Amino acid sequence: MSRDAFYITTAIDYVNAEPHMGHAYEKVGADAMARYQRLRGKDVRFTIGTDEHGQKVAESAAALGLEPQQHVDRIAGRFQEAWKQLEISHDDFIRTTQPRHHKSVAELFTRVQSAGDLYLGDYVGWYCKFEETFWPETKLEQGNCPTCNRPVQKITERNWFFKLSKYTEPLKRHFQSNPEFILPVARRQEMMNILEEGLEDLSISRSTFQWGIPFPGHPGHVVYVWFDALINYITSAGFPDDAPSLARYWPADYHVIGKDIAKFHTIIWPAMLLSAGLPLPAHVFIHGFVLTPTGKMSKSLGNVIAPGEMAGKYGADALRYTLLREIAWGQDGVVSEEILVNRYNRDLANDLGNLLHRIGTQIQKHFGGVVPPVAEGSSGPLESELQQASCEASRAAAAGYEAFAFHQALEGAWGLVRAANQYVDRAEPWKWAAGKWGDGLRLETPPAAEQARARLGTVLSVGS
Ligand code: ME8
Repeated sequence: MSRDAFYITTAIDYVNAEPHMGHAYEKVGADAMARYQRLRGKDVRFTIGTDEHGQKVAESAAALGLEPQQHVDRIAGRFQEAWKQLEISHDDFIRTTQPRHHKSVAELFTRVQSAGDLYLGDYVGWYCKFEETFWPETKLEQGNCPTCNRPVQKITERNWFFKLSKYTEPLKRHFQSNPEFILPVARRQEMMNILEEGLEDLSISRSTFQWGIPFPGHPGHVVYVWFDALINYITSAGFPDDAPSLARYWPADYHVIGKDIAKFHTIIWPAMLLSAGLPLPAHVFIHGFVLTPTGKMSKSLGNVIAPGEMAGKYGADALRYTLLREIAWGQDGVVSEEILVNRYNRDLANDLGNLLHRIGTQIQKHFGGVVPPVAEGSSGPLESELQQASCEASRAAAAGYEAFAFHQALEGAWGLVRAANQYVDRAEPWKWAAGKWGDGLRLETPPAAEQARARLGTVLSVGS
């Protein structure tokens, strides 16, 4: 990949739920990183999208009396609308029902097959429809899915298998020689433990339902939804036909995903890429979960917050700021309307809004709305201090972004907001505007009118 390119992706969301705050959190974080890299001059490709196949989707469509395609078109539209409301700056919105993706899946299968990594076998296992995941009996918790605690179904099927077990050792080596492949590094050990236990081959075709990508060369079977979905990352980069784009953007710099799907991204997806002879992404960044004050978000508890609605009510910036500022990326954290309102009032209105108001109204009043120039020789120690605060803020913000620590990046940036408010307090532009001494000076004779105006111009210019 060329050095000035930067490819970042998020998970593609299931279309069996409406967009929720967890989805929004992930997209806003990746969006912040994409914007930061664009500011750094990188040629950024930022991909998001929807995961549209699988049994659950087919069943939801049937329950609504719709064809699956009609259903997914409708829900994918809701996601697109939500991301518009949140001002997500993606370059591509991929949908797994698109022909470009079907083609990409078929080509990847050809490669995996040529590597000798596919075989037919009998699968007997426990399937969680909700998570679209098979579990061996040993992983069930009181007979239920260990992730969502829902009942599982025993399934016996003649399926195609992917030789995942063959990649246990190559993956261990990859983890060892790339200690930052999984970020935050604290998450790495959990995945390493899975490798230490040894991997089992993965059943990757289904014949009990038909809403999926037809399994190449095997009529009646569709590709397991996860095996199909993961491939979206290379489809978006241009696989298989657009070689220049693929060379430019693949391997991805970051896959940004939630903690519940780490194994798919750090073990299964890399194994698929190794099998297909494609390079592995540089990093998988695993973020934590957004919780509500009453715990996990859930439809049945009625505590799911619709991000589009919140952005409509308070503005996209307020929601984006709260999501990035409130939770340390990589950890779980709580977001609610009350927390958003507090952040809005305290940080955005009192700190930033107040600063803009103080400066803006005076520029409007005294300089016709045009930022005045800094008068020669009228800068002093107050300006130097602000300058220093500005350099520190910029360093802290950059360090925060580089480390996916958005809360720290914003805390750093707010250092400048606070310093600028203090600067205005100390420089007292309202006094200069009244023809009096500002800057804490208390001299008997008033300053010359020209001097006062020059100083006012400088303070308003520096403060803005
Ligand atoms: O897993 N807080 O889709 P999905 C933060 N289609 N993030 C959350 C969250 C929460 N409360 N709830 C979910 C899928 N997420 C698959 C992905 S990728 C090839 C296929 C995150 O709609 C979740 O961890 O269930 C995932 O990263 C993303 O939202 C989409 O979840």
